[in-house]
Amino acid sequence: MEQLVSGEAAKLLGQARRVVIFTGAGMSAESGVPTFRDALTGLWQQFDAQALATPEAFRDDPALVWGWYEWRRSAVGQARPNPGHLAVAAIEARVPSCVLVTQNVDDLHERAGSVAPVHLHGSLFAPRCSACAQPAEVPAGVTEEPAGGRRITPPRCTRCSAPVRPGVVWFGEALPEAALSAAVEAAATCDLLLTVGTSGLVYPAAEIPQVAARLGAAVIQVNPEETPLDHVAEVNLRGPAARVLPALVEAVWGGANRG
Ligand code: BJW
Ligand code: ZN
Repeated sequence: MEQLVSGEAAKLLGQARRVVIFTGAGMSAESGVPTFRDALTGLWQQFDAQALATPEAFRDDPALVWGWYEWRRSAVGQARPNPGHLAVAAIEARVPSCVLVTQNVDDLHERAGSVAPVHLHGSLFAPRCSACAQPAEVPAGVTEEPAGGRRITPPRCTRCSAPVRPGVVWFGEALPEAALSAAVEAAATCDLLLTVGTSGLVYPAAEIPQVAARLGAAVIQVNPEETPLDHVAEVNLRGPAARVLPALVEAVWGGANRG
């Protein structure tokens, strides 16, 4: 049988008392949610995600950007947590202390049973006013956007009439202070950090595994590709999260990941 996890990884997780699980877009790849660095499709295929995920792009063309986020919210609503998300929830339930820190703006960890993920980059489900920050409603239930996407004029704030914006953190914006300090504190005091499906290119989030390693924690990385975090990790498990994480749970706790 193909070796997905090493004995060293299983030993580190089995012995750890304080664990941080740090996830990125690769975590949701096998749920069918494109990663941030995948090429855009449909209406947005000639755009670069890094240029669209900015306050400037929203200011210049709010309907283009709001349409992109509505399309992604619809896609996430139709996606389901994959076995990797379920394995993360299983780890949380089994180690004495576990903090889940995610860069993802989807809600697949919550839907897999993770209790209170720390969202460093916000959420697709928490739009707010672009001027006064008043939270705005999102339609309940799963929405359906056309496959190729469409431009959508953002709704107006009910308090001040400014356009509503996605509740995510764009390039050049500060991360939510409480989330960032909770993540740094957890990384600084854990004995194992498991980094899953992130390119490790976007800061300050990419510092989280580095903080853990610097302060003496072991770092295990799960990613099919090489990343700048390879040298930070004591163990690199090269494979998709949806296969590696269930195999890791199985290696540590036997049948605990089933059912
Ligand atoms: C699989 C898989 C499978 C595939 N299984 N794995 C220091 C140095 C240089 C630059 C900076 C710096 N500090 C700050 C900056 C600037 C900037 C930055 O980092 N730029 C870099 C690009 C160079 N950072 C910022 O601007 C941040 N803000 C800031 O610093 O503010 C300062 C400030 C302070 C005070 C006041 C005001 C300002 C904000 C960063 C916000 C990032 N937001 C985004 C968009 C969110 C909304 C949206 O989704 O549209 O967050 S960008 C995007 O990248 C998104 C992600 O959360 C984030 C990380 O991406 P992630 O998750 O790693 O995904 P990918 O796609 O990059 O990688 C996927 C990985 O999965 C790959 O490795 C695959 O191999 C792997 N994979 N299939 C497991 N099946
Ligand atoms: Zn407002």
